Amino acid sequence: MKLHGYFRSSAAYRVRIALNLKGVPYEHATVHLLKGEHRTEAWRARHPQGRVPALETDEGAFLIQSPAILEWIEERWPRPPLLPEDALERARVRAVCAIVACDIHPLNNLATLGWLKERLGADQAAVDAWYAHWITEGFAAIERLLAPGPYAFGETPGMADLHIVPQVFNARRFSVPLEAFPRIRAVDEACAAHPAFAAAAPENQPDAA
Ligand SMILES: N[C@@H](CCC(=O)N[C@@H](CS)C(=O)NCC(=O)O)C(=O)O
Repeated sequence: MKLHGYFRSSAAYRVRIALNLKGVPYEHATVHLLKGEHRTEAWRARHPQGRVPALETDEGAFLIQSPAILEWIEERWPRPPLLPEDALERARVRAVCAIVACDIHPLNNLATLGWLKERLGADQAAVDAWYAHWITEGFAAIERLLAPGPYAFGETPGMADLHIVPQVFNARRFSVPLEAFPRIRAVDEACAAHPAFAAAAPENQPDAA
């Protein structure tokens, strides 16, 4: 199996953590975002949105969109589960995942920030303020939704954790203050000590700059 991604892509980071938690081996293939490799015709022929990640399965399927990839991983390798058994609990976990994947991340990815600068004339200070605003707003909600730890929803790591950790990485990278989010920071700290998360960290990827 081959994961097409980029070391700093938070959507690819989510998938790396999930595969590691499941103990599923995979090969890493770089699509270099800063070199624009995701915008080439060759890549778009495989991923029509021109984004990462994509997961190429051993059967030859080519999966895109991290939420779909994560659901497929969960269904293909049900153990250990990344979602709770109880349907209501699953909905609560998925709500936190959606805050990250649907409400924070799309507003802060490379294409969106580029549009702000190039089409709307925003300067770097304005872009940084935009970036921090959406993380802070989303994290404020997540902070109130987390269950007792050490992980986001209890004693084992799962879908919520693998969404939160890459988003915290992004926040730190752009110096977004996290003092107001002690529970999120505690989840991040617990995950950092877990080998599946450590192995997935951007700095431990073969294409890390
Ligand atoms: N919803 C998509 C988002 C994919 C996405 O936007 N990935 C970013 C990297 S984290 C990307 O490829 N950005 C390229 C760009 O914005 O031009 C997913 O979860 O897979």
